[in-house]
Amino acid sequence: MAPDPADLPLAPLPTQATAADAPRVLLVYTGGTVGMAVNAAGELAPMELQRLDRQMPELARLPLRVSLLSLPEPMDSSNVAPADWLFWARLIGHHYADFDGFVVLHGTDTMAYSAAALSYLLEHLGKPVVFTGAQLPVGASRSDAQRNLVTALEIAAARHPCASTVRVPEVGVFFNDVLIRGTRAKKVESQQFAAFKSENYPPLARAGIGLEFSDASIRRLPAGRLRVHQRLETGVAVLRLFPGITAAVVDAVLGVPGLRGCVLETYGSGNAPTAAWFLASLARARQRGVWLLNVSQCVEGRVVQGKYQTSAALADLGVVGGNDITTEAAVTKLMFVLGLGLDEARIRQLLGQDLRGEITP
Ligand code: ASN
Repeated sequence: MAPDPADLPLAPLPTQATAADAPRVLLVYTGGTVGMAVNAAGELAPMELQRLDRQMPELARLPLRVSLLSLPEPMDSSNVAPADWLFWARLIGHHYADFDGFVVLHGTDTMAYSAAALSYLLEHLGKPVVFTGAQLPVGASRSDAQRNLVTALEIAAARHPCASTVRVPEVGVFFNDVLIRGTRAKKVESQQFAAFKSENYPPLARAGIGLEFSDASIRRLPAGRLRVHQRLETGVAVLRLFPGITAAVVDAVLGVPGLRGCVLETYGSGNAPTAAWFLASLARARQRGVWLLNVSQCVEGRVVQGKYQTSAALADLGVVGGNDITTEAAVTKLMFVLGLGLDEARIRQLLGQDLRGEITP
């Protein structure tokens, strides 16, 4: 069972923040390669983050007040599940008033899913929540942890130089000098440091000698009270099409008991086979109330249902066009929208509409 956020201790890290009004950042350590070490079997495995201030002396030079909150069981992000997202959202909600920004140290493998999930769960977010991690453990001599974490903390504390308002009131992924919107991030590399790509949207900031924010790309919503959502529908699936996919495979996925929604990963601009057996399988799922969200396998471009003959039938069956959404954002959007307990018309409306900057309207 998840602990109560109030029971998890915060450890202040020694920094150079002397001013009483120095920005305060909460650093939440969930796991990932950044804190891993080789175990007895020779595998990289999650560890407690021992004395981060000793491993990263550069933290002491930051003019910020940083508190570290380590989760009791750090994990490889391949083990992250919706219950973790709900807990992290509660955690940020619990500490929201006491910090100017949040950094979540997380494994890279599912970081894009987690950033998208938190984007949906934290409605009316007015402060930065920056996910970061590393491709090499913080203790490794060539680790990218230092570079990623120091700048992520600076972004979480950043304010407009003139207006002194929050610079990035969004969930983002900061990695290898690029800040990406949480609902647009995709892991594209497992061997290089440039592990993430911003799909169908410009980066929100770039770090070079200076930190350059693309203010025009950053979402700025009318102020509202943070709402921490606590329901996600887990009866979802992803069905990726390929030439030769059989009726048995399609029926098996769409026939999963309790299935409420499925991301259909289609070709090109949202195209799929027109074979009668395929369309009949989709129709049966729709009749059982399963929501289908059409997402392209292409990493750039968008779904335009009806552009080709091979996508026209999908629209007729009530498949929702996902526009230029990523699969990561589509899966978590289905979980979020279907968890809201809304009627059919409202679900269709929300699935097709931009909620957290995940699609280009
Ligand atoms: N397997 C690791 C994780 O996602 C990969 C990483 O963090 N670079 O936890």
